[in-house]
Amino acid sequence: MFNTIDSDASGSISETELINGLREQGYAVTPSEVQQLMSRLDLDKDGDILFDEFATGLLDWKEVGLAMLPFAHLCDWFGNGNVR
Ligand SMILES: [Ca+2]
Ligand SMILES: [Ca+2]
Repeated sequence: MFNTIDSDASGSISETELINGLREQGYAVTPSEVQQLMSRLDLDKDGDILFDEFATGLLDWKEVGLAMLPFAHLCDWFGNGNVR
């Protein structure tokens, strides 16, 4: 999965690559959601996610995915113009 997201094979994942990678995985993420993910995965805050950082974050990946589900529903609701 790391190699899939690291589209330029630089050995690290930039914010842009993360956005594109998540969208290819079917996550309709907003920039602010990606920034939350970056801050969570980019442990040394240098703006790129190295493989070690990704592997560490991957342990929480399922939790992150579940945490993002409410955001997805909110986006759908607001997109439909329905506030529940
Ligand atoms: Ca890269
Ligand atoms: Ca980093």
